[in-house]
Amino acid sequence: MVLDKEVFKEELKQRLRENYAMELEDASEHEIFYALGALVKARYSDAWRDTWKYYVDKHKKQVYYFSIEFLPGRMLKSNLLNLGLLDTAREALTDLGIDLDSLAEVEKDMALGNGGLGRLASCFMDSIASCGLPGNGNGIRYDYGLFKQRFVDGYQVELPDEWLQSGNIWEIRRESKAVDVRVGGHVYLAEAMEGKLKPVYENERILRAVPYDTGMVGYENNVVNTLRLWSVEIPDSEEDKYQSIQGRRELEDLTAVLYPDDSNEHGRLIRLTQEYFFVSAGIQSIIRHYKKRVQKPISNLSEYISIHINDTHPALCVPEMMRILVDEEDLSWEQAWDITGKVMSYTNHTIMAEALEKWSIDLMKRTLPRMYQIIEEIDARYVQTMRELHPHDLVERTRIIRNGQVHMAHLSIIGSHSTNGVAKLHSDLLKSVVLHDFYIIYPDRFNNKTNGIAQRRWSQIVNEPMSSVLDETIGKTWRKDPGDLKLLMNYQSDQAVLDKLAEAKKINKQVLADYILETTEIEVSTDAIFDVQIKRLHAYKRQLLNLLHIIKLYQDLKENPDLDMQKRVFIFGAKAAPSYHYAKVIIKCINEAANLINNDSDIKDRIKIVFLPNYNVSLAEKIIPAADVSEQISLASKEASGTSNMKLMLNGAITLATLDGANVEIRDAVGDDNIYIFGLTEKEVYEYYENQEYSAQQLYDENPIIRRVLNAFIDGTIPNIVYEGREIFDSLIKYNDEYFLLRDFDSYVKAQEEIGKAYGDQSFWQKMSLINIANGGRFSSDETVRRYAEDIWKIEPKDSFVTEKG
Ligand code: Z15
Repeated sequence: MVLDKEVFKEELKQRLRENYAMELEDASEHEIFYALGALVKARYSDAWRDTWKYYVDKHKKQVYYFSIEFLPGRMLKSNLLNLGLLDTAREALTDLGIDLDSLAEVEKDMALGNGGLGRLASCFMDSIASCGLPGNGNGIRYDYGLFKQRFVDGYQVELPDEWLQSGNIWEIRRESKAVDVRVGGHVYLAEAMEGKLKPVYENERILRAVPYDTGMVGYENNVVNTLRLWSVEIPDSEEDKYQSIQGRRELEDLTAVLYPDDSNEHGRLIRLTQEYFFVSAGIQSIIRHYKKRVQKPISNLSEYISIHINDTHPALCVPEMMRILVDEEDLSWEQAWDITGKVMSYTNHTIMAEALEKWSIDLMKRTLPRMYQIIEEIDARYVQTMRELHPHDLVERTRIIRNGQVHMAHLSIIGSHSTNGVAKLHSDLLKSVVLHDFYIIYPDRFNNKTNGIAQRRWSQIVNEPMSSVLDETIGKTWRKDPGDLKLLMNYQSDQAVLDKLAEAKKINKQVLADYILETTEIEVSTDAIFDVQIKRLHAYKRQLLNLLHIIKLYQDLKENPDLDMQKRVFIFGAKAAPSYHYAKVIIKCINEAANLINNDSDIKDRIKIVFLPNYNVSLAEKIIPAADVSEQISLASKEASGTSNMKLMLNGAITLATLDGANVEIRDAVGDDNIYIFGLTEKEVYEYYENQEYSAQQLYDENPIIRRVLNAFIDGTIPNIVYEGREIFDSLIKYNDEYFLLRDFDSYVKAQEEIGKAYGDQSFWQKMSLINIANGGRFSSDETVRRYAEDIWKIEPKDSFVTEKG
């Protein structure tokens, strides 16, 4: 989109006058931000309408990506970039004495998700639009996003995230598209016309679902798709039922808050209602659109609509689609079942047992009586069909309703035509272990789709210094086609290029160092290795292993102050679920260790620990460009994929990893010499589970270094952790170290030593870094969504985009 700088300036001033009756000179940053946002939105509103019209007129099949989390972060710069306006806007604002980057900080981070799962959904939204694919998001508009994190005395404190307080410039409320959702009460079947059985509802509550739409702007292709988020309201017809304030509250609370659990489930009533609320609203609006605009027979639905179930939270898509087809569209069960299976597809994101959703029959019956009836029927028919084909045990293990619970993963697999994992290793484990029973029954449904990242955001937008070096070195085509980053491989021995990349990294480290000083008052040297672990706090991700190594280094230095060692800054960013006690204990211990080490005059600046509070998308954007080392140290088999691993490599960090999730594919991409791999393999982990020979006590008894490190938690070495230190110690020794930290400790220490040595040889390090950047293109979510589009959703890109690409 071409827009002259002068026109841009005039438009901005005009908007300020119209919206705020103000001249630029008198406007606050907030006001300027909102005027700019309105300007940007106006720039894509025609394309938004045209995109929608094009899909309808050309009878394009569309995918709807159902996800209980979306984590877009800030959208100003990414919208500007995708509209081709980033440079114009920057220059125009500079002329007006305004810095775009500080203006962008005014935008609240849209944090309607916890971590990887929600961020992946948003990377997909960007890529689906950028690839010109007809696809939309469907989710919940939480009034409060993920809590804000502070540390008080080293403990995590949670504060509400009032992200909507000063309005959301990007969304459009579409009251005319509201739908009703029924929950609670009783349902029975009664004879209706032609002897058919129809459900009759009694004492149910009706919720009004109001959609808020946000444009998902494609990269320089005039495509704008829709992210539709639903908010609950009380319908006029029900007003008299909600006389009491408490009754109102309860209802309005439904879309108030995001559950702050990541890879962990809490089977609470309001969560189940949330799940049904956005599923029912979404499917109703899809069907309404289909009947009104697509105007094809309902039996052809699967030729025009694809619905993706992102993890099991939207699994009710299956019974809700059945309800609409059978109860409302009068299809036979068989016909409805055939359509539903063709429309639905499902992604599994974890093998952690505690994350697999199950709901008690009792709760499901009380909350969603019609859903339960339909699930019962699906289950009964499944058992009937499969009994003839498979052994009794296998059928029993895979049925949906088992031991008084509804298994949402089973429902998702049985009710869809595709189940995929999110990295090669993860998908293989699904087939061979976790979902092996289903793999026997439905071998053709299983496939892999390795995760990816929105590379424009995670390179161009967040790392301008590096991007300029890339432009100068390999030209600009990588900005559109990240595969072209490969061209950088031609410069791996070109010291001038290596120096320029190192210079860019240094600039980014200085920016982060300034931020660290400002927020934590900790001074860090940019000569040090910036060693980064940023992800949710979870036992399986093993932030504690990282801490054990830091304490070892500290003790080494205390023993031998002359020790030859690279300076290091260990940077953490992590939120713990408020109810996850052990994770909070680890946060406290890291913070107290930081206090001890950062203030020990013997250590000076040789080790620093920086735990930055409130890790979120915007903070990730500051940390990632400045990272030297990327910590991906989960116990092999536990991390389904990981996505920060991809972002960090793309920004030239060297990965220090176990062979888990997508780390395996990163190693394949960069080669063994450009990554540091340590620890048990997934096979060895499973062997331990089988032979039950793991003894943490033995490792403690036999390994003096491990002993010295663990004792620091209980002998007062680390101050102020009397209870927490004991808990950590017991988790490792008394409860036998569930995630094998002590088993992997030695090889982790060795890998860290190697890293120290490698960093000492700067051109060696720079070359590794370059090779990581050069091979980062492989993990573009553009490529990932194209694979989903071709293999699973069967949707095609917009024609103009195809011709453009040749
Ligand atoms: C979540 O963020 C992930 C899995 C889950 O089951 C839930 Cl509930 C939340 C993460 C995985 O832990 C991570 O490995 C993966 O990269 C990410 O989903 C996206 O697939």
